[in-house]
Amino acid sequence: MKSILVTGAAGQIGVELTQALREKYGAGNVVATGYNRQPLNELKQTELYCRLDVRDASALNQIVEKYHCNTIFHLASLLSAVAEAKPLEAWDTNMNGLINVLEVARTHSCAVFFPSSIGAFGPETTGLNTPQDTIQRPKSLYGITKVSGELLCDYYFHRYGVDTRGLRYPGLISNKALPGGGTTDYAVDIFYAAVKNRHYDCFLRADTQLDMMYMPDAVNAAITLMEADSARLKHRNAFNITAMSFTPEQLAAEIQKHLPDFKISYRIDPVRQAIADSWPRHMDDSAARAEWGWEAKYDKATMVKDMLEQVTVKLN
Ligand code: AKB
Repeated sequence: MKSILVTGAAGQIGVELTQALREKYGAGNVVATGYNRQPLNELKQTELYCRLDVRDASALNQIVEKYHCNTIFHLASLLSAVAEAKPLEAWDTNMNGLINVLEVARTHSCAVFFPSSIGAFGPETTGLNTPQDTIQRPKSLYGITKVSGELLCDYYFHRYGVDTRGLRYPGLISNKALPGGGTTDYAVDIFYAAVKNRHYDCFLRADTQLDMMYMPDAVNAAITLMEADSARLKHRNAFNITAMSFTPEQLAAEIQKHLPDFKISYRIDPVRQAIADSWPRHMDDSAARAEWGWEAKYDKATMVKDMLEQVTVKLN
């Protein structure tokens, strides 16, 4: 029987992953925790929501002991743009949070899911069909914490046998909780602006191509990886996964198929543009497909249609 702890449960991935985990394993078996953000009502429905600063090892330990947790989905982290603005805080939260999770996992025999990112790559990496195993020299602080996180998770697996597993997520598009300060946030913001004002001022250049994924696929990937037969996993930390790859211009053109009067303009943020320019345009995710059966359900067209429907309902 799984008893799950989710950190960062009020965040962009956390809200939807927690709901999916509660549907799959039972609401009483999934403890949601968060720190900075107010949790959505759905998360507070049961008493299983706790405020937790992942940097507080003793508080984390108490929750794992109290609820007899055996699996941790560790999502709490500062995203790329915020991390550039607050590098020390990002290092503290992303690295000390992770080592606290790995330590509690080691002492209480928990499995750990850790989300890495396209941010774990840098400008020296091949940007098209980025291989699973390749050079990783990210230039953003966020990326440095992601590579270090991948290595630390590997270390805890090889040294202590902790069942660590991870994914390199591309930009994630969702409509429940907003992303909190990432470089790929434009691909979420654009839908709210399109539905509300029929206009979006994009902070990345028109031709900035990046890997992307719709949240239902991202949630499904995390759960499927954690359920996968451990003997088949050669690349535990972390697997490249992707679902689609597009530029702001191409995304706007897809939105215009539904909202013909929608217009996009560009006001470039140099910090986020530099980060985006250093990330892969399209990763090779064949290792994930071979080792645990990864397959995305949504492409650009089906994601855009669903996002516009969901955001329209939300804003009305
Ligand atoms: C970000 O933009 O920081 C994240 C990511 C791709 O890791 N969405």
